[in-house]
Amino acid sequence: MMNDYQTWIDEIHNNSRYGIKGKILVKKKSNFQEIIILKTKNYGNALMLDGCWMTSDKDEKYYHELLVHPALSSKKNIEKILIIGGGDGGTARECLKYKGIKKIDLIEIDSDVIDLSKKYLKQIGGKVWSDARLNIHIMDGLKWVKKTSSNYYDAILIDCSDPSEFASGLFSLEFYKECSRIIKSKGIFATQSESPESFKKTHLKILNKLKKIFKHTSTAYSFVPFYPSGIWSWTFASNNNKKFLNSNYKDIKTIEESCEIWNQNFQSGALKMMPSKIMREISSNKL
Ligand code: SPD
Repeated sequence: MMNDYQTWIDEIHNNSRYGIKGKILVKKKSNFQEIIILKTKNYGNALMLDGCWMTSDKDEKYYHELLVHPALSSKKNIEKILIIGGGDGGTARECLKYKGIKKIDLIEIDSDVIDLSKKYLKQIGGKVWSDARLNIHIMDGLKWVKKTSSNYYDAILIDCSDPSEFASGLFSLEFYKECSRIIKSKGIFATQSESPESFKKTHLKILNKLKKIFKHTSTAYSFVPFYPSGIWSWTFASNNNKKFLNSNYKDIKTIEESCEIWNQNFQSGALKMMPSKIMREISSNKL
């Protein structure tokens, strides 16, 4: 009998291939990028944008929980959140676990990513798409932050793709400056900050730029099975004088119980995992 799950799809990065075998559900060119959704036996449905793996049903929690919880659990109360990217809904889903949230603005450049995620990655977005607190804006993230008033958001979460023609603005000094301006003085900023192994140069640039703009930064390292080299990073930043990144949210136990990967111990380990070579190169301060 014909086996449908026979197509290998690889992310090819630096002469290495990171691939999985499955059945192609979607392969299309949107206005911005090529979108592939692959149905796999071990990872559920997986999303690839312009040749790079973004997420899959079975490994997304390694990524989304590490982006959201170190940031949000550090605050007693968070009302207004900005998510840039995040068109699969996973980041918004994790945010909506916090009780005080009044509004999330999700800025995604490609409406096809949202439409296809609603249809094929249902378990990632869960119920977020019908939550009245979620406001979706289809536009470029850099344009959005430029037009936002100062001192507006309690948290800003950058859930973007790797730098590319249209995503590179989200890794610029100009973008980080705008984020620092529109975040409240005690607000917290978080971004996926690429891999210290397979995207080392980009990783170092992100960390050095954030250090220039924000008073405090900390980077967590963990793994995302689908991403090139497996090891990944998330960087948190604030302009608040107090040390952030300890859990202060009142109902933290409920958040821990709802997570598959994140807990307070996991977080404190992840924040101490900076590889020595990265520590050394950061101090040399290349932008
Ligand atoms: N190399 C992949 C980097 C992708 C980061 N964003 C993923 C989107 C998941 N919400």
